[in-house]
Amino acid sequence: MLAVLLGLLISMPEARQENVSEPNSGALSGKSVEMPPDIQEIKKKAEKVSLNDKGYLEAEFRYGIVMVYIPEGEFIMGTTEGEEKELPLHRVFLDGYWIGKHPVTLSQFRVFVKETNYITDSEKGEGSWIEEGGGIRYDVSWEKPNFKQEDDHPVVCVSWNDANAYCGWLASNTGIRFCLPTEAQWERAARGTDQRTYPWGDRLPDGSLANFADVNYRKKFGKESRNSDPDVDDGYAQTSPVDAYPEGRSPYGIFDMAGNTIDWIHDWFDPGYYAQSPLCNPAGPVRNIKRKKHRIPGGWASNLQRCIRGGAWTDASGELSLAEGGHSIRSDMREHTDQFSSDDHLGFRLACDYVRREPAKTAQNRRPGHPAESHLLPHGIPIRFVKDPRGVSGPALSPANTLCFYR
Ligand SMILES: [Ca+2]
Ligand SMILES: [Ca+2]
Repeated sequence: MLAVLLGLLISMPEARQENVSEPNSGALSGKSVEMPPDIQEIKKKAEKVSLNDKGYLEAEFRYGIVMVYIPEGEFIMGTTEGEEKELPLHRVFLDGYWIGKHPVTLSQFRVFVKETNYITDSEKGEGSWIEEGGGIRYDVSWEKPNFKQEDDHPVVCVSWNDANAYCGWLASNTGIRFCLPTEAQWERAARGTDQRTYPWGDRLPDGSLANFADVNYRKKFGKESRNSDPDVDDGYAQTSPVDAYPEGRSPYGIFDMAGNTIDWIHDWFDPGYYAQSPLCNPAGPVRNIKRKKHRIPGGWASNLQRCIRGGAWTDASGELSLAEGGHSIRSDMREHTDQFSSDDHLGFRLACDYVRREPAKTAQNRRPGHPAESHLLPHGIPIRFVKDPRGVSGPALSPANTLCFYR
C-alpha cells in the first residue's frame, strides 16, 4: 500500500515543491529507499494510512486520532523578531516523527476518563483558574470549564501530568508509543522549514486563520483584557472545533498550531536553552527542580516549568508576551507554565517518535546516507553518541555543536 502511496506522492507537484528543502526526506526524493521503520510500524497498527492534500502521510487510529508524519530533516529554530528566550537562531535536525493533526478533543479525553476513572489534577485540588467578571475562579475542570464546549472542541483544564496520563493510556491501547511532542518537533510541525511566523505564512491572522483574542473575546471579557483585537471576528469567544480553520493549517496540514488551545510540550523550560541545544533531536534541558510544592491561591505551584506552545483563544495575534498576562500565537513563541497548571486555555496534542528513543550503541547503527551525516559533517562538526535525553537511565545531553545520533 505504501508503494502506491509513494507513487502518488512523487506524482504530486505540490508535495515535491514543498519538500525541496527537506534534505534526503527519503519518501520524497523519488529514489528507491527503504521506508523508515516508524512508518512501517504505524502502517501495521493504524486503521488507515493515506496522503493528505499537502502530500504528507496521515495515519488514523481509534477514537478519531489522526497523526501526520513529518519527514526527517533540518530547520532553523527560533526568531530574531521575538523575545530573548527565542534566540539564538539555531539549526536543528530531527528524525522523522508523527504529530497529532488536531489537539486532543473533549470527546477523546472523555473516553480516557470513562475507561480509567482518571481524576485530573484540577479535580484533585491543584486548581484550574479562569477569568470571570474581572476576577479569577479556581473551581473549574475539563468537564466544566465554565463555558460551552462541543465534543469536537479541544479538551481544556488539563495539566501536563493529565496530558501524559492520556498518552500512556492511548499507548497501551494501541501498542504505539504516544507521547507529548518536544519543543523542536512542535515548532517544525507548525512552521515548516522556511522560518515563517505563523503556520500559514507571515501575515497577521484574520478571522479565517485562527481562533485568538478577537472581537468576540473582547465583548465577553472587556477591552482591557489581554490585548484583544477588535478588528478581527474569528467567530469564537472561547474554544472552537479543532478543524474550524483549514486555511490556517501548517505546511504539513496540521490544525490549530496557532490559537484555540495552547499545547503542552514534553520539555522542561529553560529560557537559555537555545544557546546550548544539541543539533540533533533536542528534547529540552535535563533539569528537574526538586522544589517543594507551595500553596498559591486556588491550588499549588511546584515550580516544575514545562514549555507550552502556539497560543490560545485568550492570546494576542502577534504581540510579544504581555506584562499583564497573555501570550502570542506566533509559531516561534516560547512560553512555559507549571506542570500542575490546568488553565482553561491549556490543551495538548500527541506525538510519536519511538524510533528516536532507541539509543545507538555503536556507529554501525547509523543508516547509510543519514542526512545529518551527509549534510552536516562537511562543516567539521564532531559526532558524539549519547542516549536519548528522554531515557530514564540518566540522560545525557550533547553539548552545543555536537551531533548526536540515536539510531
Ligand atoms: Ca476568538
Ligand atoms: Ca493551538
